[in-house]
Amino acid sequence: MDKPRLFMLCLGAMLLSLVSSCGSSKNKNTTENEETTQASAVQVPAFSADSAYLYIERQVAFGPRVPNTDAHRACGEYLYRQLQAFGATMYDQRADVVSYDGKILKARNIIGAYNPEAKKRVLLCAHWDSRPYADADKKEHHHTPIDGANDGASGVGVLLEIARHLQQQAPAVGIDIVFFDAEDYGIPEFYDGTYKEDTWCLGSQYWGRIPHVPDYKARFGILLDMVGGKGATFYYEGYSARTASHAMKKIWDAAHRLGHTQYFIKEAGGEVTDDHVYVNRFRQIPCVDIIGYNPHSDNGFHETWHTLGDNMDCIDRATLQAVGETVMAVIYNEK
Ligand code: AHN
Ligand code: ZN
Repeated sequence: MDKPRLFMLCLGAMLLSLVSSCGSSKNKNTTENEETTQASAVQVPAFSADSAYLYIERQVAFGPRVPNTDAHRACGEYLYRQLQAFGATMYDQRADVVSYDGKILKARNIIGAYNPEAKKRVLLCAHWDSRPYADADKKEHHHTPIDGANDGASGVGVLLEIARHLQQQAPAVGIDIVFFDAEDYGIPEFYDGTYKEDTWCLGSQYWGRIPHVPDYKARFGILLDMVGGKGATFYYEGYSARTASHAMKKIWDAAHRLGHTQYFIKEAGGEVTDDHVYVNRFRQIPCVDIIGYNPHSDNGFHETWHTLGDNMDCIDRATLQAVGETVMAVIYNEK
């Protein structure tokens, strides 16, 4: 097209838009009112389940992320660099923690802060290690480490996808993403030594006592645990319901507004000792555990829980989508 004709076309378009905007001026008040009400509904970026799935695959490809192994160290490096590449201010928290059987585990909590100056903050967390034992599987597999595609990697995958959006569009509040280590090294059923309390969640226990910044505070936290299982359901987890009911209601309401009613069930589920307990106990931050819970199974969890079946085959993008969209809606609507 030659230049003069293109110019005339543009001029025509400009005139048309001018006419149409003049024409609507008699409705100015209603238009403004509509704008005011719409202004309160922020644009939430579109969560991509494909992207989250890829981040899960990458973690699982290292092999089981059992503390003190090469796969664990390599995956820790990947997670630190990925969160850094998504523009977060990074904190690398190394910790020697002691396992139920007296081993020193070289743990690493990986933390990325968005808008670190903001006073109003929301904490998002998941554990990145995987269990050294398939102790809910057949006996011959009890000492085999698991991929932990769902138990571990799924929560981290969803949070990495959220981090990608946080870099592109900042919400009104500051966000801290914490990948806790050594959550899943808890005392196994087959152990015949003396029973010990608090053997799970060693990374979050350490962080709770010594946070990445002194006196760290957040309005509330959201923990993602086993958020990728096919046909997963999320019930009101007991400890969260007692200590973080306000945030919990906000999350389940957001999920229902988005239509994810078959995933987010507004009924009481079991109570779980998970990282959110220590976030609340040591930092007094109400923290909600969005955890795959199955009321019809013996152990209360997904059929692949602590079995060799917890691999990429049990991950469903639709579940990741429901959880990712919901968490994004909550944080982008926080004022
Ligand atoms: C216990 O089984 C004691 N707590 C569940 C926390 C957990 C394990 N989440 C994932 N793996
Ligand atoms: Zn586990």
